[in-house]
Amino acid sequence: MIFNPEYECMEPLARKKFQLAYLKNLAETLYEKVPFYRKKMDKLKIKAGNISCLADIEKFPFTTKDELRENYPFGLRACPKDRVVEYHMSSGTTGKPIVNEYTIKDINIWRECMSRTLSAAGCTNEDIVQNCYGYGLFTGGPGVHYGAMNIGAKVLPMSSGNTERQLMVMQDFGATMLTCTPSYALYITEAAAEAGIDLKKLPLNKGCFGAEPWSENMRREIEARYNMKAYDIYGLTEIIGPGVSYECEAQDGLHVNEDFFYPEIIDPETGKTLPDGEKGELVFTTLTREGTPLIRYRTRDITYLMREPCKCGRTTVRMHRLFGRTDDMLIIRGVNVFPSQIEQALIEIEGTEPQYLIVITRGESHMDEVELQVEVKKTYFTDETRGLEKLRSRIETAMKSKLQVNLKVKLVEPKTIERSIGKAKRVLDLRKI
Ligand code: DLL
Repeated sequence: MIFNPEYECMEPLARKKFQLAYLKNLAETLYEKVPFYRKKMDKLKIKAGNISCLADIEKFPFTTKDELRENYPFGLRACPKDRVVEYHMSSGTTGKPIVNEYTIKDINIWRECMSRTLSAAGCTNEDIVQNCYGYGLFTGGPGVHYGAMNIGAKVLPMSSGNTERQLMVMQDFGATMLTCTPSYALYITEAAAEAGIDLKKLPLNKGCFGAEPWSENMRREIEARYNMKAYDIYGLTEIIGPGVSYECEAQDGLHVNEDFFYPEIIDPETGKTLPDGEKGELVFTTLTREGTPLIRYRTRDITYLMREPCKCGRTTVRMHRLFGRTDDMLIIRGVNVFPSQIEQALIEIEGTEPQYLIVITRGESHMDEVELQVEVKKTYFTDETRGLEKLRSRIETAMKSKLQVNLKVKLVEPKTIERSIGKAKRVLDLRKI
């Protein structure tokens, strides 16, 4: 189902006109309202009036995650404070997290994007959507909620976790659509099998899965175990949350909501714009945002753009499902984690050496398991074991509070972790996705 044919199937040239007008407007707003951007533009002698075609966007410098962090919490706001109605936040690296501020207009944009996304997966006002993305500062839960309600579907705002209860509700309410991370979708199937529930017999027939990397293999597994159609959905907190792009029934790339978010692909090394079809780093400009609009934001996600017509009739540019990232960000159970965050937390704990290894696996349960191996000062190993146990639990607690992820800590003797002569290898990712 196409939620908004007027925009989703618009003649590409007509869309370009819109995008250009929005871009000019955005450049003016950023110059007038956000001192951070004004300084940047002045330094490079760029004026909003210099934009005469979409390619002129290349005159603008990129915006990076570090810059967002440096402006925490409200340094990039482009509207009066009293117009902000909602905040979201994503985990940062060692420093501050990243904040996105939304006005009512921004929420409406998000609602529209998520309505298109869920409709493309077949959601209608007859559906009961079991939404197991986290609610809170994470964008997953609220994003799906806004879109599903707008379509007129019934939402079960479950949030993540408590799988027994998820299964009970799924059966008793007759959920027809599931939204969660792909790994949690598979985890639910394991719990269902243990409880003797045959998911294939339930009315669930479709789902939108994203927020973490997944593969065609995982898609096939999910589709088979639930007897449903599984769609990929992409987004990031900095831009709006989920709904930046979405799959249609053709499942041949994700349609970008490009009337709101203008995509570019760049060479991550040189910053040069790459032609369609070439793999590189995805960059987004939020054309119509009011709260925290961004120009040329480097997502660090790797993909390429496709402009050939799609069988579904939508004319928006598509992005290939993600190939990976250009940085070392890990996504563990849907939570973004940087190895440097772990390092920072360890430095603050007396008794540890600055040597560690993060081992990530995805076992039978399909949930990510993380073992953090940490070298401990020699004296701890000559001490009684109670000292070691205390230290282990202190590290686990610190990690949980810093990262919002449970890690299993294994303390090892000094010089156990393999040293490398080049860049230290901190992560052993054994997940077969
Ligand atoms: O994960 C927003 C979201 C919620 C997307 C629910 C889809 C569904 P962040 O926590 O800011 O936002 O993480 C954004 O997650 O830059 C990607 O690296 C990764 N990511 C998101 N969707 C996908 C996907 C949400 N479909 C970061 N496939 C992004 C692979 C994804 N990676």
